[in-house]
Order: sequence, then structure tokens, then C-alpha cells
Amino acid sequence: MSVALFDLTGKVALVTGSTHGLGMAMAKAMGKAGARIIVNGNSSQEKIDKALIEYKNEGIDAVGYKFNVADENEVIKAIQQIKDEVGPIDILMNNAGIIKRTPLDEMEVSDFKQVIDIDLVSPFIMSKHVVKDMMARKKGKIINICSMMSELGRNTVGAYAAAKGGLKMLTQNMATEWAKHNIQINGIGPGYFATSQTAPIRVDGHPFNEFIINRTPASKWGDPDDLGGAAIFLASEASNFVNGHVLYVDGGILATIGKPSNED
Ligand code: GCO
Repeated sequence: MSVALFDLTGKVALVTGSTHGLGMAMAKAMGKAGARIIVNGNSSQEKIDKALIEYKNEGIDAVGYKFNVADENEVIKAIQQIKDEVGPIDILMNNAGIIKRTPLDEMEVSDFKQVIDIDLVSPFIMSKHVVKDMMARKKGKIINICSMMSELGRNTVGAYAAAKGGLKMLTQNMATEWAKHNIQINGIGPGYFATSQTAPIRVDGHPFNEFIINRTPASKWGDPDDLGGAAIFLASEASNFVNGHVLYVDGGILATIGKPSNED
């Protein structure tokens, strides 16, 4: 098979939440495959500038835009600015997200709504405003970053699971409505990865750390770079007839009910 299928040269990829973590890892992979990366964050310009240095040090063509993906007015303004200053967006990766670990019966409604807003409504806002241009150009790629929680529940992450479960179905509905325009909309479902988001539950001795290593057939936490191949595949010509699919990169978690802790 020709490697040209996976070549992203000449493409512009906007990755929300790409100043660190999984978003940065997937953006770097797409950058190394040739894409020009639009880096997004909302915390501070300093964080974006620091990330841009990291991208550039790895030979990746990247520019940064600070905006809040949950604010439709900011999104509309930013997308127009990107189109004016960089060019049309070929690949949109909806990665930005938050998590709040609280038992549902103790969770404030405002906290629940904030998780839904950022993890589910924002991908809708971003996609709604990027897809218009993709329709006009009759091509585009949208990749929604889902989760194990798109398929499974877990104590204390009910709002996040509701959002990520919804994001899986939103991905399927986007494909239903937009595939006829030669736009492919898919998801990536990361398993458990070593990032700042999972740092609190990954410390040595933390029961969840042992649990995940035992629950994952690959017997380890994922390395963010393990997501690069899935990102390149779904961003490239190689996936032109793949639509509404969530590609799980989870070391085998969803393939098994797990095993007793005393079994190898
Ligand atoms: C948690 C973790 C998960 C992972 C990931 C799994 O608290 O259970 O943070 O949410 O980050 O989403 O796919």
C-alpha cells in the first residue's frame, strides 16, 4: 500500500486542546505526517507560546490561536481568523475536554453542566462552524476524541461518561448527515494513558493504578505517542470510506471482562 495514503502534506489540521497531553501527541503525529498544525488552548497565551516552541523544536509547522471552544462567538471569530490567516481547515480534531471526578449524588449541577458543555457541546459548536467550509469544498475530516467512557461507566466520572457517550453518538450522527459531502467524521477512543489528566489516579500504590494495569491486556498505561497512528489514519486519505467509527486505542481493555488479580 502506498504511504502517500497517509501523507498529510499540504493539509491544515486544527486540534483543540493541543498545548499538552494527548492533543499535543496526536497533533505532533499529524504534523510529522506533513500537516500544518493549528494549536489551540484557552488557559493562557504563554502556554500556547511554550507549546509552539516544542512543536517547532520537532520540526513541525505550527501556529497558535487562543480561544474558548465552549463560547460560540469566540469560535466563529477564531475560525474566520484562521481561514483569513492560514487557510481552509482540512482536519478538525475535537480533543479539548475536562473531567471532574465526583460521585453523581454529590455532584453540583453546575459542575455536571460544565463537563457536558466542554466535552460534548463544544465539539458540536466547533464542527457546526467548520463543516460549512468543508461542505463547500466537498471534503474534510472531523475526529472526535471519545473515551473508554463512551462505552463503559466508572465510579465518580458520570458527567464525563455522559458527555463521552454522547460524543460517540454525535460522531455517528455527524457521519449520517455529512458523509454525503465527502466528509469523514470518526472518533478515537483512548484507553488509559499517562497524562496530566490521569496523573492523580496513576501514582504508585494508588488502587486505580494497579487496577488499570491488571484490567488492560497490554498490562500497562498507554504512552500518548501510541495514539499517533490512529490520528494519522483518520486524518488521511487512507480512511476515505470510514465514517461514524470510533477507533479504540486501549491496549485491549474493551476486548475483555478482565481477570482476577492473582491471574497472570
Ligand atoms: C478516569 C480517566 C479516564 C481516562 C480516559 C479513558 O478518571 O477514568 O481519567 O477518563 O482519562 O478518558 O478513556
